[in-house]
Amino acid sequence: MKRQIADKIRSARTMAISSHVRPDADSIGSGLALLLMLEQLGKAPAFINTDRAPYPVSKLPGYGRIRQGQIHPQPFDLAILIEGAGEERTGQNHLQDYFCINIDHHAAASGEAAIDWVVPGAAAVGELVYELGLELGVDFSHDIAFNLYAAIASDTGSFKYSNTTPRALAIASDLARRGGFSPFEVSNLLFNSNPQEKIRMLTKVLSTLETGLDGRVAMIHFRRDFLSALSLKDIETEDIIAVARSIDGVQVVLFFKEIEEGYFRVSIRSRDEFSARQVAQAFQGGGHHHAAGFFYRGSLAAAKKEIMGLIAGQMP
Ligand SMILES: [Mn+2]
Repeated sequence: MKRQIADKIRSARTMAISSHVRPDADSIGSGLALLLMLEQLGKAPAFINTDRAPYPVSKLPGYGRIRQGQIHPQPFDLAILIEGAGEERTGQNHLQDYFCINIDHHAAASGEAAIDWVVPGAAAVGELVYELGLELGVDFSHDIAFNLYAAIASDTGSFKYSNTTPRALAIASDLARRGGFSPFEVSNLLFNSNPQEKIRMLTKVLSTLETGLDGRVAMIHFRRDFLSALSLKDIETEDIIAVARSIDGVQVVLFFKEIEEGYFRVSIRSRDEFSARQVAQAFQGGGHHHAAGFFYRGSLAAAKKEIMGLIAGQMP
């Protein structure tokens, strides 16, 4: 599959890269690395995204190169989608007008692109773009390697989550060596550069902690007005969820993020056999086995009751 993609890239000149909406460090880091690789090959790539990335993802090297908006109607020989087959995931219209390649590690992803390279065992898309870079024979510059390392470090929670594999560690090691940076530089950027307001927000979110089903489910929520006190418009919240998931005995975390009155994004994180994706799919969402999400319209109380009912039925 990666050879087929490499051939397609070699024979194309102009290409658009785009990632999913609400982009994270994996999709941005992988997309930026790909952008730099394609330039190195003498191609004319553009990275066009629907949404801006939250801090600190916006600090990745080359982030300023990303344009916000629609790929359509500009002509491109190829559109390379990072974790985003389809209009719904990318927020991009008229994708059917392009030859689309989707690179993803979400098991459920597939279907709409002409080439779907989906590897559910990969810890991050960063791993796949690394392999593609080897196939294309590019030189892993500092910025390419740094972005790919950040993609993998982020999706594995700094090499702590269940998706961390010997392979992910080996690739990360190779990237640090080739890029000539210290892994600590990436950790510092991604995990040790929280603005003070974020920690204040974290105390607010964690103060909403509730547990259910004998301590096996933890629920936290984020109210819109928590953000109004912040100077930052939006912020990475994955690490807040990780705190709730770290509680002994907790198998499922539900994080309710209020988008508007009576409308929430629900993020589900799980451990062991419990499938977060199965819960998300019941509400027309999707994701990975241990990390999934969906949107819910209704009150917070109704959401909790309905979702907890479903989880209770799924718990062994
Ligand atoms: Mn990812």
